[in-house]
Amino acid sequence: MSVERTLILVKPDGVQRGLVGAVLGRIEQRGLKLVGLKMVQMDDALASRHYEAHVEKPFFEGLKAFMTSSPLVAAVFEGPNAVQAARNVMGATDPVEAAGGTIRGDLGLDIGRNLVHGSDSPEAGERETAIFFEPHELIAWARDSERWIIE
Ligand code: DAT
Ligand code: MG
Repeated sequence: MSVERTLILVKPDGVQRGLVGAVLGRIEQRGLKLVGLKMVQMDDALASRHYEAHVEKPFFEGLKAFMTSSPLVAAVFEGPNAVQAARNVMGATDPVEAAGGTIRGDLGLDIGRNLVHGSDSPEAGERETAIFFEPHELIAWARDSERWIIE
């Protein structure tokens, strides 16, 4: 059981639709611990850095336009297997394929408006966290409920 960090973004569609609390709440309710949180207006440079693996993809220009169109909310969650746990809560990339009970499966319809980003590996979790947060913005805090969530 490895303690990981994952970067979660409530994308501009989630913010515009008033779903910030719903999206973050599902991840919070899973038991992951919030250690960083901020609102961010993404620009082209930040989009290219965050999505560096997708810069050459045909959908990148549309993705960049969407991600820079309106503010997003960035959060860092920590916990055992945080990356996979959050991705399971998010559901498949295409909301039409995402299972019911997941964020994308319950709240989304279109791959280009899929509400939420979550890191896809522990390494990506560290890399992406460093893009959005300075070290001092990440809070190491003791959660009193910890022993009721993690053995
Ligand atoms: P995920 O966000 O599930 O990690 P990804 O990293 O493969 O998915 O892609 C990043 C985002 O790019 C994704 O959330 C939505 C968009 N995207 C991916 N594939 C796409 C496609 N075929 N058409 C349009 N947008 C796409
Ligand atoms: Mg991804």
